[in-house]
Amino acid sequence: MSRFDTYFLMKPADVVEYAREKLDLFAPDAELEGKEIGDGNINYIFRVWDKKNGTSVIIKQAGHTARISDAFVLSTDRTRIEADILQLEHELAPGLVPLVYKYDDVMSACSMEDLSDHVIMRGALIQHQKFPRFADDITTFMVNTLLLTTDVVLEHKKKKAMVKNYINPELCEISEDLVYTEPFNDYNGRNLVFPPNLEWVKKELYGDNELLLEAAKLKFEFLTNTQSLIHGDLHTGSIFIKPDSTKVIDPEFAFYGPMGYDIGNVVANLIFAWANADATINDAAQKADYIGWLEQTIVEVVDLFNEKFNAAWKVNVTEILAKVPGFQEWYLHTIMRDTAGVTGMELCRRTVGLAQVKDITSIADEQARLRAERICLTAAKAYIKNRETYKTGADFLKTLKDVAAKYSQAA
Ligand code: SR1
Ligand code: MG
Repeated sequence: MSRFDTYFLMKPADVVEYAREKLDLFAPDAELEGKEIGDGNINYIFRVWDKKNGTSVIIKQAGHTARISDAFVLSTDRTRIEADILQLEHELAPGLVPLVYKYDDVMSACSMEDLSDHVIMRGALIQHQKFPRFADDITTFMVNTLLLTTDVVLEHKKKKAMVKNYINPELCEISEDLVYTEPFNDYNGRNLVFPPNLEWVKKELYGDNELLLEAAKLKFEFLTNTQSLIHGDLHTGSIFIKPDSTKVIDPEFAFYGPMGYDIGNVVANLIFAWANADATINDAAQKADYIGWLEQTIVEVVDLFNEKFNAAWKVNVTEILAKVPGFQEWYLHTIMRDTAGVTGMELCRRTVGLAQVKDITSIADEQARLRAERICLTAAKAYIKNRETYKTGADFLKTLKDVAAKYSQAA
């Protein structure tokens, strides 16, 4: 009998005992310490380490509700999905996710590699750090995990079994509400609009019926397009990074959906970093240098994705009709279209919705934040409404730069 034979939500002291009893990682005389290190919205994340030799582990546990609010009642099955997907992603994109040591169905806990030598990318970008490998690593991750789980590559019955295995209704519902519905009408009264921007948001988002129609179309793309096994929350807070290594974490929102959802999340969150740098770096040379790196990264993420996607297509496609001339170009066009649409949705929801980003909320100067928000939201509207026209990294960057040029330094 063990007290971990029945589920309960652990505290740091419980996690230490759990690690000693359930994992093969530590010596019997290990001097273990544990701490909750997560500040995420959904789960509880603990680090346990041996003071004697530094051996360490991360243990992530799911509660019956989201960490930020009991209003989100969630199945603990999300930890099974996360553990499973991390292992699959390790096969598809080796070296780009943490190693899973153990998944515990009873405690809804996943024990995995400690990445404490990495930092969360969002925080590092806000401190204006550069990561030269990022575009290359994240596009390898996306092409491998996205293309290789589609119907163009997998035998169709196998793919359908995967759709079934990774059905994730509650986490999807969060995205359906927070990403696709609330930013455009404050339907649930949960939006957190920066007060000086409220009238502008009412007119430009809630009052724009053309935008609402396009948001509705995109919502139905998200609901119904079981294209590929997506990460489902691929923002810069889901990436651990250091200059020579990138690790994608937190795939608890994963399910079969449109692959543009992942790519668009990456692009939008780089745009948030851009908006933060634009608003907060005072020194002109430093600003030009850092913004230049972010712009190059935005362009490379889109262009390298296209390039690697085309190369991987040649090697991996098995579906006979996918080889019909013109199909590959059409398929990639739909991915870029969805990427642009999601870039816009993510920019809107993180600016006015319930789950915001520090890139914007940490901008202390009111006028600078107002300007940053309006750049993000105005660009978002263009990405959503004109999404059929985006093909290259330069296309994505041009919108951002054109919109920014329209706003003077004072909003
Ligand atoms: C209630 S969860 C809010 C957000 O946190 C997660 O990271 C997802 O992005 C979700 O939308
Ligand atoms: Mg997360």
